[in-house]
Amino acid sequence: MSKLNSGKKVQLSRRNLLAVTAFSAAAASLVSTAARADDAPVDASKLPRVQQKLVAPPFLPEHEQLATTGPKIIEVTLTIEEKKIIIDNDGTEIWAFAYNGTVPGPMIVAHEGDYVELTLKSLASNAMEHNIDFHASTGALGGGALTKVLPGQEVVLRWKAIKSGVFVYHCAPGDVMIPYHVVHGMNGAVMVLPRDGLKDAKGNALKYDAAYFIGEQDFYIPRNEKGAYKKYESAGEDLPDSLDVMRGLIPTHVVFNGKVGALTGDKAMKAKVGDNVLFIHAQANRDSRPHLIGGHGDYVWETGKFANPPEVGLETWFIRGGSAGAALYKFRQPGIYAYVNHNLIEAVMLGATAHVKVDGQWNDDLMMQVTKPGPSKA
Ligand SMILES: [Cu+2]
Repeated sequence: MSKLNSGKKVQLSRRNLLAVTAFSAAAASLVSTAARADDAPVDASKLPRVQQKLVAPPFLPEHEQLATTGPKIIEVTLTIEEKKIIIDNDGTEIWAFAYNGTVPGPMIVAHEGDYVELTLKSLASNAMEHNIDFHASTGALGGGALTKVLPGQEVVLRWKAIKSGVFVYHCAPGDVMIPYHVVHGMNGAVMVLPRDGLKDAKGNALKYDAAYFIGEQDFYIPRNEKGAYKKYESAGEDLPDSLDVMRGLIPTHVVFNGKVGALTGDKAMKAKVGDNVLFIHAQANRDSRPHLIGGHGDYVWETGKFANPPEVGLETWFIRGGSAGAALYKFRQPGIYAYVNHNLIEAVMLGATAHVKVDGQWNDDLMMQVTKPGPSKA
């Protein structure tokens, strides 16, 4: 019995055990030639271990784009904190449920064939049960049943990254608590890179000079009788009011990285002309449609899965709720670019706008103002 399952021992009768053993032997002989290397069991105790220091979005932890070693175990820690955050410039509050204190939670980066070993801790000051469901993992509930933690507890989950791509993770403690926790910020993303890096449709290597993680979050903040957003004294107190707003399916806020303006102005993402920038966009609950105003998606893994060839030269791409996608763009002009959800009501009125500040030399060949605005000649 593995350490991960030790809390829930499966009772097998001797007859069942023999049947299982016989079936396993037969199955093993059938698949022995067809089994993919990345599905083959590995003695995890022999693998090297590395600790990945997770960082707050939009940044990614330090990582290699091409794996220079064999598979390893990547140790990460997520600490769950129920905390009050401000989500717009009017001081609107929500008691968020946050992995490592941020909305979204941090990006975890691995390579296909690596193992992610997560220590999930819940602060003793929390009030609720939480867990984590990794869309990148393989196994019932994405680890959700194996990671339930009460305040003051911690649990360790290990999963093998056998699918490459960008994937959402989120809390899923059961029933209405699943959407309630997700729309209180309890989600993040994992990037599983192919061991030999990203490729275009012809198999040519694609590299990025910078990568940013944009986690889009829909919030459903209850209002009082006067129409003002309500404030609450503690986490969970908004549950009945929140569920009422959530049932209407109309968010009050759609923001990037937890707050209106979290990635604009002096908090803009940065790049230089000539940089290839990878934008990873996750939405754990609701559809989105990223668009880079004045630029494109040179290579877009719209469904976020690197085994599929990227589309090229896209205008706007679609992120299905419950998924992450990735777009690679080489900046060819300097300036302030808006990166938006191109439902423009959501971008401008609900908050889903970010900025990319790009330094470099303007190229008149690509765009120029031929004459300045002046009186019409006709
Ligand atoms: Cu939770």
